[in-house]
Amino acid sequence: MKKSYSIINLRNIQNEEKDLGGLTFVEELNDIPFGIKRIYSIYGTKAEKRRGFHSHKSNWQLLFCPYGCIELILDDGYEKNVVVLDKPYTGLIIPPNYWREIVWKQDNSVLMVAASEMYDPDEYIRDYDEFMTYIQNNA
Ligand code: T46
Repeated sequence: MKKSYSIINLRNIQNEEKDLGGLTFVEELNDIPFGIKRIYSIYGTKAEKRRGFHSHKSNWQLLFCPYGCIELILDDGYEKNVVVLDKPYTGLIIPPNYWREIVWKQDNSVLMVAASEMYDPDEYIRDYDEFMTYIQNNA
């Protein structure tokens, strides 16, 4: 059965009384449905810049935006949906086989990603026609 993306509230502890801000955390398998092999961040990106334009064959990911505002355009080959990450405690879980376009809505927004797999360029599909063929043959 096809897995869908999901939006989750990361566990979040606020300490407003002492004006110390918040703390979010994630535990593999407890909060997200995969183990974490890799973490990376994307930073220093200007507003309206776009990244992504690929899908993954096997990699699951948790994305969140600890600072700023980032839009994800997710395409499963049948429909497109837009998810906005604008709170440090909003997480987006993306299973394999989603074409994604990532739009920076605010200068220097930070994207944090926890991934289920080590980096493997062969696990990416970076051509949209190839993605559509892959979806039709593997759905
Ligand atoms: C994704 C979005 C959200 C590595 O060498 N190791 C790594 O772990 C990663 C993630 C990237 N790279 C290299 C590959 C490229 O030469 O870093 C360069 C930039 O990667 P890319 O063009 O894939 O960056 P984005 O922002 O388009 O995509 C990245 C992730 O690759 C991708 O998995 O979902 O962030």
